Amino acid sequence: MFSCKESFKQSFLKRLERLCGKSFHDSSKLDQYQTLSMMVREYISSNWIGTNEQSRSNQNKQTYYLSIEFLLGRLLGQNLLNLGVRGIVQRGLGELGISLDDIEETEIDAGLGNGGLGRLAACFLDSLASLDLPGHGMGIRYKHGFFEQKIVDGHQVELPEQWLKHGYVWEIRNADQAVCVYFGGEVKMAQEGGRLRFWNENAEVITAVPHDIPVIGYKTKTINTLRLWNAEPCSLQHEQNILKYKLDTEAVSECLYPDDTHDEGKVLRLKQQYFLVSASLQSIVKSYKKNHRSLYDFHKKVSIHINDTHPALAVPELMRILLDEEKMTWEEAWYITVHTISYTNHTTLAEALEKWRIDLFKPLLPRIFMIVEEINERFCEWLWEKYPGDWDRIEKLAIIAHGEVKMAHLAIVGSYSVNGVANIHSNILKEREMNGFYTVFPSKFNNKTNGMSHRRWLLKANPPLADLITEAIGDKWIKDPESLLELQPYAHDAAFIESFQKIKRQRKQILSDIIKNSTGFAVHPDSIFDVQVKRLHAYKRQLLNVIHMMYLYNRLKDDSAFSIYPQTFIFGAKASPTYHYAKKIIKLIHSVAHKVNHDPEVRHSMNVIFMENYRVSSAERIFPASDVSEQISAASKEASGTGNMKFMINGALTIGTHDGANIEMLERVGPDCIYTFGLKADEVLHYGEKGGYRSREYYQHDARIRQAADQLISGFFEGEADEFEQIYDSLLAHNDEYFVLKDFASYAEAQERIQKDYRNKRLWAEKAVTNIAHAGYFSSDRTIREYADDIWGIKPHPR
Ligand code: 26Q
Repeated sequence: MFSCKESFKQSFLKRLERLCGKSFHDSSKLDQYQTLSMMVREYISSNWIGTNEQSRSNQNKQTYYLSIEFLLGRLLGQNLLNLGVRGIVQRGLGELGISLDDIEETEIDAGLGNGGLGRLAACFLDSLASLDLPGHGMGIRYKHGFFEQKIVDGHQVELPEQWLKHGYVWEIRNADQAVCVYFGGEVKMAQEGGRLRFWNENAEVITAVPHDIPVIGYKTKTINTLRLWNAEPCSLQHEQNILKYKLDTEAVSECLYPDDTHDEGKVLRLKQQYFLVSASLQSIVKSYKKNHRSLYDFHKKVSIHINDTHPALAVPELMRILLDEEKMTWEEAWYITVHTISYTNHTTLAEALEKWRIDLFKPLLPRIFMIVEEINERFCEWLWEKYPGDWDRIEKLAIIAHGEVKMAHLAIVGSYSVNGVANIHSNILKEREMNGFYTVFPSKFNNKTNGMSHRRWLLKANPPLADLITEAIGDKWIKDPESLLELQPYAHDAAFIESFQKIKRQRKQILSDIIKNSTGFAVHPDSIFDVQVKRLHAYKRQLLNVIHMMYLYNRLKDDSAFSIYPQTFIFGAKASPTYHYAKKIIKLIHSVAHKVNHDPEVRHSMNVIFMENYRVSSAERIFPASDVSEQISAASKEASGTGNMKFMINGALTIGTHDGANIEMLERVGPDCIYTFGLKADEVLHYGEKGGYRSREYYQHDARIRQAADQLISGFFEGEADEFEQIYDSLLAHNDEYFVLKDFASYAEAQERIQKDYRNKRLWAEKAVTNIAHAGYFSSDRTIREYADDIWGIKPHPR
């Protein structure tokens, strides 16, 4: 049906009528989107079946990537590209008078994630399939993804997200493969055949129904699976209060939790975690048992990866299955568990390390709690033997302590591999945050620097740039991203540079049109597009950017000799609903935007734009249109960052701190092609531990800081007298936890370098092309190959 334009048109029209019961002329964009997507599903079905059959019959080792989040975004466009049929479809639809771009715009983003961690999982799926690796995702089919952001009078308002409102064409409900997940009740035990048998009575039972989404690799026959679990009632006949049971059950997969480390752990969140883990492990074990008589070699054929600690209950759950259902001894079960599970840490922020209070944990998961207790006791005994008398060490490393279960400790003890997501982050884990564990398990620790799918973030998001690159060096970079290095000589090729500049200008025009349509404000595409898009968090320091904009505004107003190359500051960010400080920063950005954009003396030199509801699909419009990428976290706080890489591959230059993967970007492009500034990680960590920083001194000695800080509380922003007091206090009364004031001068100086360099268009473009040439390393293909080789032990199986 996709072999040529004519047969495509015929199939499309026929299916549209059958599927929608309408003629083409009466059909809506949504009808057309659903028809086309169904055609893709049908087209790949035999390869999907084939991939599954191949793994069954060849008994290849399989990896399952357990993640509480998968931030997929839209699938139609990427799937058409990966299948190599986008051109045919585009031309065929064109002849019918419809635009493929418009149809793709109809798809609602699958936004089942908060940000970096969830999007990383989605990029990993693309790379696994594209590299013919047997790796599958398992997650939760939240009815509502991450909230939709509206801005009302400069304030963030959250609306429930509704991605399923038209149904979801990419999923297949496999009700026949549903499993039961048990909560609460009492654990019973009895002697049986010389061993203790455990079972649960009076538990609440929830059915987990898998919804499978095909993961289509780039120009390969491999189709992997993303399995998302939906929570549904079991059989209703035993329940007293049927309606309540139905609602309680469905609540488990109702909503994605926002990343809110300020919030107390909620029992429903723990329920979600166990729901994901128990359903996934049962299904993995079931499918393994179809081909194997016993589970003694399980770890040789299955690897289970946990994306942060959210699925860390995989450790006790696998133990439960092996002990209680497979009747193994503790030692047998433990050996298999620790050789099956591997774990990635995504943060060193102390407040983000997951802990669950025992009084919450134990009643919800009584048998799992018993197993965690046993793991903890055996681990502590082992420590005692290794370090007799060292109570301090045991207290620090114990899995259960002070009335809480520490999920990171459980994940480290119960796995064979622990990795961080950038070199600096992995080193901080080893030398600081997890040093106690590194001392006892040095060989478990390793680094896997993050990556992004260059096929989504360049090939799909920026087709003209992708075409230009292919014209220059051929198309092998699509399968082999590190061959982008061959672009380096083109940094000095006048024709190439000119084409690059033209494309960047076009993409800035497109984004300007989007901004005009959504905000009513016209920005100039010839200004520097300086962009900070990411979750709103104090450590990411959107505030540093804001204080700098306020300084520029003040200087433009006060100093008639001062001028700048026009610069448009673009923001996109969602704040967690209960993170009040972050919401104030959003309000502040809007207040500054209002001042700047309406001031006739300033608005031709600078503009400030906040893009509402930042998400995967808007990111695809933003990265290609960016000149400057803001990666300005307080050093040591951003584990890796992945947006930094998406900007880089689209030829934006980074202004960034010595943090996360920025450091590895600098190592590749050299100091002339990236604008680094600010404190180093060891300095930040040293101040954090030893003190010695006094933010007030920077306020007193730097008039630029003083003026901007005072404006936060002086009524400078009309009608909002005490709106920004909390921000002012964070900088001065609370001694500026993230060193915004300390790094200000260095940041302003880096911005001045940008101002100077941007005027030399040719040189700027050369630097941009150098960035693109070195971005191949940051493809998730490289990351996934490293995981496959060093951690999972899986091999490509092309069909
Ligand atoms: C925890 C408890 C309760 C509710 C939610 C959460 C929760 C949810 C999501 C905690 C954290 C997250 C997400 C974290 C995250 O995205 N971390 C980012 O991971 C990226 C991929 O490795 C890194 O590039 C970023 O540096 C890191 O911040």
